[in-house]
Amino acid sequence: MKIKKSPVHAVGSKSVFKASKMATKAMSLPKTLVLLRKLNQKHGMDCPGCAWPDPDKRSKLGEFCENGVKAVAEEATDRKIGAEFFHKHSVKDLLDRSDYWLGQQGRLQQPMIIENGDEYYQPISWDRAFTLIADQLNALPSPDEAIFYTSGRTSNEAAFLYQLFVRMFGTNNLPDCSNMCHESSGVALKETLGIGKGSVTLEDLYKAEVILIFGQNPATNHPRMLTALEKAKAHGAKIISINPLKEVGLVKFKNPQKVKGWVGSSTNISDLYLQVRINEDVALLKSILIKLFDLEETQGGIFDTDFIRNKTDGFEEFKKDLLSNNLNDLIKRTGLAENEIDKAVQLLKDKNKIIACWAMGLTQHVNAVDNIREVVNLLLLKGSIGKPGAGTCPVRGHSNVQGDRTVGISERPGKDLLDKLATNFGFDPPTKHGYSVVEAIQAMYDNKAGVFFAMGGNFLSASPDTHYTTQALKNCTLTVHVSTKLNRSHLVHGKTGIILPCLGRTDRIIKNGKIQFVTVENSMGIVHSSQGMIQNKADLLPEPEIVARIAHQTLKESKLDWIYLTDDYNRIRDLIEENIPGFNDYNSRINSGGFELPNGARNGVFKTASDKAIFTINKLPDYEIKENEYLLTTIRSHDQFNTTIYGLDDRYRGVFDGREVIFMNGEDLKREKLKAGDRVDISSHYNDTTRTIHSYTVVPYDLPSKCLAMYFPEANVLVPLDLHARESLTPSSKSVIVKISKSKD
Ligand SMILES: Nc1nc2c(c(=O)[nH]1)N[C@H]1C(S)=C(S)[C@@H](COP(=O)(O)OP(=O)(O)OC[C@H]3O[C@@H](n4cnc5c(=O)[nH]c(N)nc54)[C@H](O)[C@@H]3O)O[C@H]1N2
Ligand SMILES: Nc1nc2c(c(=O)[nH]1)N[C@H]1C(S)=C(S)[C@@H](COP(=O)(O)OP(=O)(O)OC[C@H]3O[C@@H](n4cnc5c(=O)[nH]c(N)nc54)[C@H](O)[C@@H]3O)O[C@H]1N2
Ligand code: SF4
Ligand SMILES: [Mo]
Repeated sequence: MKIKKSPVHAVGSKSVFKASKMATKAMSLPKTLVLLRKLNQKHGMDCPGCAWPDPDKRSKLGEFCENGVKAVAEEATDRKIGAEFFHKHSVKDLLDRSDYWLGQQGRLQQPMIIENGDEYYQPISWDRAFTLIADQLNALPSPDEAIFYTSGRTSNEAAFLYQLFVRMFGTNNLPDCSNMCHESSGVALKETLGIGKGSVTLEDLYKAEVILIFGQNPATNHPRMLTALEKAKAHGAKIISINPLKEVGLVKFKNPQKVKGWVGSSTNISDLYLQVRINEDVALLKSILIKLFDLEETQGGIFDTDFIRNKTDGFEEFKKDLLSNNLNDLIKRTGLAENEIDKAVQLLKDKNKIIACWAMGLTQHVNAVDNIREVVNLLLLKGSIGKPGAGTCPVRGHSNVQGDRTVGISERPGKDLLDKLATNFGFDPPTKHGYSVVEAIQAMYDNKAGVFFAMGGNFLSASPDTHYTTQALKNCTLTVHVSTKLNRSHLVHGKTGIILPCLGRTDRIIKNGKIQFVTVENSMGIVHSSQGMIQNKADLLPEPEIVARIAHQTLKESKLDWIYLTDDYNRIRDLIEENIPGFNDYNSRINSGGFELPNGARNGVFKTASDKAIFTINKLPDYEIKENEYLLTTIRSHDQFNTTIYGLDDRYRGVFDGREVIFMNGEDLKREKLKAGDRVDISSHYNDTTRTIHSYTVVPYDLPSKCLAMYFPEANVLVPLDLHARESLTPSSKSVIVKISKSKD
């Protein structure tokens, strides 16, 4: 492994070079060109990477980023793993391989099964697999003993059919990756603004005066956001980044879609960079708010008093609570100097077109919902919501995670959805809440659930508490994964384990000789089509068809003709139109280029109980970090998509050819008598259980004292299952108290 200095800017020509190298290593040149020409173009193929929206005017140089190309190459790779591969490698052998190695082996080719204590996966026919799954589901004492997970790449069409099947089967056990991701945003925004999604569009970013970026690393995770930020800056926006780690991409950016980005200078992204301590965002926000209240008192005109009076509830209680805090104590918690906070106050005080962007740095803490509600408090004081250039921007992860939720994937469905399904399909949908991810793991561990079915994703590696989750999955009688690529979840199976290989975003779907497209919703609520380009000759099925055939086989009494529906995806979209608000004229509007879903908060309409936006009183984290303890956050490297490892470099952070690292502040290193390259063991201790991982290489990094960072998913072993956000149950994978000690080897 090599540790180098971080580069001075992100992206630029190097990223184009890296992307081309990665693509041509995995695929032939003609295939690469076919795919990239259509990537993110109108009526083209939606990027299987993140959920960042496409601009109206698409760049002629290609509307994608380095990591989009990696996502495409990972899926459309020419490498294949069929029966022979599984004959050669036992599950035990595969378990010893790294996630990177597993992913590199290629695309799954045919359905596989492992049962009766076998050590090897064997081929199984689709028909037999569907019969077996249906039989096992129908043999359960209660439908609530089955769990149906969804990851966020699933299309609207597949997701709608899936939730319909699961509810007809009789349960709301529909946990999804969102539970581990932006659930905290959904909970906080629904409560305060009446909609669990962000309010801004790309156009708003270009009109904003100030953009706050909390807990997000766009150069890696939403690279085209940097292009939007560059444009926002050209239009006069000031950018404040709030992040414990100095992330290169938030400092300087070279746009590869402009000649200047290849040969010229870079754009400074952040006007102010606040390296707050891990999980002290509430303390920082409260400090800023108290200072703004001070200015409002002394000079006036800081807050939008009309907006507060006419459009909000709870102001007086909020103000009383806020001002009861001791400002100096708050500032001390943040780890920042007071003059840095004053700079933020100066940038914000006279502005009312403010956008707050955030991602996992805010959502994955015990007090995650408080974090986001406190962000909303700031926007409400400034009247910065429901008007151009202002509002909320939770930046979503998976390319259709937002769409899956919109069309009904939820363990806590609203009454409106259930009533619609009851009326339109003539059955009694279950009303009892289902399990979220954390609750599902607990239920399997406690033998309260016996069948685990995953529509995509890598449940084991993505979930917290890896060893505990391993046991939970092993307790099942049946585990089924609909997947494109081999991953660790396939290797930790129930008594019977099945892999159902599916077509992905890059593959062409043809039904009865007609090409089908699917639809997705991006992070800003725009729905559009996606059509794959590759004619995949392996024995794969599209996700909607897998759902339909399992439903057909399981629900013998169902009057719905599931197979007819998947013969033409327009029919599925017609059903979505009938059942989900905002999809009127779905097929015709999709054909004419896509549409924006209704969004109350975007227009200043707040669908809360009082029809007003709500000020809230939010808690500071209430743990104490002792002398010999640290707070650990878990992050993504530049060469991964969640649990899919594209490569072993994290070039913006100067780490090459290795992932088993721990980022540490220089002062802490000195105090611990450690130096760069030393190896340490890391342990977390919660509720009488100690979890430890061994031999991670120390990398000095620019982050605050007492804060540590490691890569996910390796660090998930350290995240206790019961350490999760209070209201949203999102695992607290961005703040885990740990101890470190020098490794003995
Ligand atoms: N290439 C690539 N793209 C991706 C993904 C990927 O893995 N690879 N994953 C996709 C998914 S599903 C998601 S959800 C998104 C994730 O996108 P991000 O949220 O950007 O991903 P993380 O690496 O988890 O980064 C979180 C950021 O929060 C900061 N942070 C950590 N703790 C704190 C804290 O306490 N406070 C503050 N203010 N900041 C903190 C970290 O330093 C880091 O910069 O990206 C999506 N896009
Ligand atoms: N410690 C820690 N843990 C975390 C996080 C963190 O920041 N820190 N982040 C959390 C977040 S934000 C998320 S979203 C979750 C991610 O959790 P998941 O969504 O469960 O995980 P992924 O790694 O995205 O899933 C990758 C797998 O999806 C399958 N796949 C890919 N494309 C398709 C497709 O088109 N169809 C189907 N059926 N399968 C497909 C492939 O087989 C691949 O192996 O992880 C969470 N876990
Ligand atoms: S920003 Fe996200 S959606 Fe756009 S090309 Fe990159 S990975 Fe794909
Ligand atoms: Mo995510």
